[in-house]
Amino acid sequence: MFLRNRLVLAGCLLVLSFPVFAAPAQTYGFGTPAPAAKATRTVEIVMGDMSFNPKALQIKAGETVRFVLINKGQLLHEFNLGDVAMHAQHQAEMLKMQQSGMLTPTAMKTAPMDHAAMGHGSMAGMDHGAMKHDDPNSVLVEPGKTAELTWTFSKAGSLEFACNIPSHYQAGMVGKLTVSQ
Ligand SMILES: [Cu+2]
Repeated sequence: MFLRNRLVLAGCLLVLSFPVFAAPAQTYGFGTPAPAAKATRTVEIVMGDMSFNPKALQIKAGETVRFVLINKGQLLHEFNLGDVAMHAQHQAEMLKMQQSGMLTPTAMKTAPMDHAAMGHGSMAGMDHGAMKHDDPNSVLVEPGKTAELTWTFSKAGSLEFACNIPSHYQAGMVGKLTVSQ
């Protein structure tokens, strides 16, 4: 309750703070997003239609890596950092986006702002929030485009970088990301 009150106060002061309500900060056990300027290493990954090159990466715990994602394919692709379970969960979310018409083979459409689901004045916003592709551990790259994602890996572990667009992971768009001590 105390936190909620503080957020409401912040909302009054900042006016533009609506996203605070819509998207509570998400935390990840394996690290945190970081600004590109903090990167200690840059890794280029070429995305093709159903491939990543390179297919495996070795990273040391504590490194901040700037990933540069170059989509040379004809389709929209995703670069998502996580473990196997996280990718499975995100694949289910992306399937819903595809079924709703938000996700096309070449683009992710943003939900129209005047959609009834926005629920003006409502702080619930759960349905709308769930149908928005804005996770900090993920970036979508349209065909022919380049995008970036910078991440600080906090501890050793076995992760994967993956494209969770329906059927892409299963078709081979997944790579091993080993974080060593
Ligand atoms: Cu893909």
